[in-house]
Amino acid sequence: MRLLHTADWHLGRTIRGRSRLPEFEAVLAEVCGIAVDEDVDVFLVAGDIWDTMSPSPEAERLLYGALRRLVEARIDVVLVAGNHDNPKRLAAFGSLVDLLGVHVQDRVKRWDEGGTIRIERNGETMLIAAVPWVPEGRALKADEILGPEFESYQQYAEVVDGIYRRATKGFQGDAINVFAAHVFIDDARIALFDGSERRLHIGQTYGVAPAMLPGHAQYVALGHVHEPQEVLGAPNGAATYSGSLLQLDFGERDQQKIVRLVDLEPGRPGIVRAVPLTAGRRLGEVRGTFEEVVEHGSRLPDLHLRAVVSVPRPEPGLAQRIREALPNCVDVSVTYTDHAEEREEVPLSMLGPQESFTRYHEHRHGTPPAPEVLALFREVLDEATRAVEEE
Ligand SMILES: [Mn+2]
Repeated sequence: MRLLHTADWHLGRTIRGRSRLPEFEAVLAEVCGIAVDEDVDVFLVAGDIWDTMSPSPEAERLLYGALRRLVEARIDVVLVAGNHDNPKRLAAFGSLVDLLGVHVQDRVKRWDEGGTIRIERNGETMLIAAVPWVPEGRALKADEILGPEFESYQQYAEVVDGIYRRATKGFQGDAINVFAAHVFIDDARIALFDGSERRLHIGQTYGVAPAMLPGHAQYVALGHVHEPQEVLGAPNGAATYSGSLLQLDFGERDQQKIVRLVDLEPGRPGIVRAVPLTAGRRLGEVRGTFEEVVEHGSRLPDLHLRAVVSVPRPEPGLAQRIREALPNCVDVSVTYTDHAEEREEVPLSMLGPQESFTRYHEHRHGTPPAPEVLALFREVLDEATRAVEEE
């Protein structure tokens, strides 16, 4: 049987307030097209289907449109709840679409009471043990959450390990056994906002160790981390994050988004292949002076851009001018090249309001306020002082 693994759709997500609905529509069309062309049997979304607990009607329509196409092609669909999904909303919708071969795993269920999804095709059986995101508030008691952080992370990992062990009890030797979960796995690569990467560890967040993934699954389909990656050290040898469909924030700007196709038969690790996605706009960053940013940015009209502009000192209206010159710029940040010289520390209590403001401005922006800003400050200060005197 052939499985398509995707995750972290975050349907309805915007970029700095701008809609990405047409991009989601395009990438879902691409992914469903891959599923149909590749004759996929099972289409699995490993959590974070919608971006919010109360998705907009447009975001709902995106999901239903994709499901319609898959159901028409007689592909079984498995939707697993992530931390962004509203389990009750998924359950309500799942109670109906169950009839169409859309299997919704909204919450943790016993393996023999809906925890194991069974899909039969041409005499073969796939058993999917699907475990949604386990919220720390459900896994731990209040006093455990309030204890030392390291201990609560440790306890969370132990609880989830226990859940995973019991979740796979329905696996059978003569079936294709797949494990799906929305979870953070120790040592996963996380993109940082500036485009760099780091590896996150379970001593720093709620997650589990790779060794806690089931060794007797032919494939482990994970969601939660947006960069596609294999999980090293997983006992079954085929465990991956598919990553998101679109570059969702600027830290992801260098990531090639994919879906995974997995060919499965009983008793052996799945054969996994990544299919790169091309739909949706990429994200990019341009840096330099105002002129450099505009010049460079205007050559990248198809990207959602973030501009990092360096100027000597704050310039009112700068961000506005950049947005006017680059309509696809969604994010402007400014760095200052003039830095106030270091000076001796005077306690705040000894400074007057204007001097405090000047110090604050220097601290925050690296330069003293421009004369017009200072004049405005004095005006506001006068007004405030008068108001106090009149009271
Ligand atoms: Mn997530």
